[in-house]
Amino acid sequence: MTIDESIITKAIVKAAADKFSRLAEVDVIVVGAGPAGLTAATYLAKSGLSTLIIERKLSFGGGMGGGGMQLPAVLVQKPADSILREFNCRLKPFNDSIYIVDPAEMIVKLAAAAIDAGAEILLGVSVDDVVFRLENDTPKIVGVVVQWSSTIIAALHVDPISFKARAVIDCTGHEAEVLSVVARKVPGVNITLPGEASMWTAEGERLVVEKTGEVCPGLYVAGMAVATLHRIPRMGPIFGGMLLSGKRVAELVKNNIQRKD
Ligand code: 48F
Repeated sequence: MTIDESIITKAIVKAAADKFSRLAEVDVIVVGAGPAGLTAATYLAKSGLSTLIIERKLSFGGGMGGGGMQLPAVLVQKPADSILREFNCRLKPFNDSIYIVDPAEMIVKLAAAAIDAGAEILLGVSVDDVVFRLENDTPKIVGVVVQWSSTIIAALHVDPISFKARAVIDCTGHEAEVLSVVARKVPGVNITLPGEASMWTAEGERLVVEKTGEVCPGLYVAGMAVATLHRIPRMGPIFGGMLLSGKRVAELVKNNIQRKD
């Protein structure tokens, strides 16, 4: 059977249109498909919430792929190893509390867990801004403004579109890009971004989980963006805190959404 080229065009345009209409309004938008974002999305989708991950690059994984200084290994410590086991990722014990993980395996297993749980991922799309409302003079984040990453790179003047959600989670890593735009552009949200502190691994790992949470109504932060918001020390290529932060933000969002229903 010959395949006519026009069929390919029609099939792709139809699938994309269906996907974009379905995702125009979801329960939760996770910005960034690094370890924190993929973990958060997995637990959110598992709990039955419609979950969209928006990732700027055409690949997922964020900082996992670079290993430690591009050496192909990262570390995960207890108790976060249980999350990787749940996602079928293999761990090699290094000592009593630390495990070695292959970055390529970690990327693919975290992404597969999110997709298998029902989360959807848009690749090559950047979050450029947020959508907000005022409720009794209190600002609330109700969605994100998106643009093709390629359009941004080409510096073309093209108006973006938006996706709405009951909760938006900034999992954009060191840059904390959603928080940064909210700090600059949403009236009444008083946050500053002092940036992460220099390296102190144990303290960074502890605080990044402890400070994970809601920033203002509708907006949450997890992963390395938490360190940027609270001047928490960086930790290097050990990922337990990122996974636990992702899991924690999913629990907070789920509880808040369920309380409002
Ligand atoms: O940087 P990233 O892996 O963030 P994370 O999940 O984990 C941090 C660690 O990788 C590491 C560390 C801990 O040991 O220090 O750095 O907090 O993943 C962030 C993802 O967000 C995407 C980016 O391409 C990356 O894949 N991203 C960043 N800004 C945007 C974005 C944006 N504006 N729109 C969409 N995606």
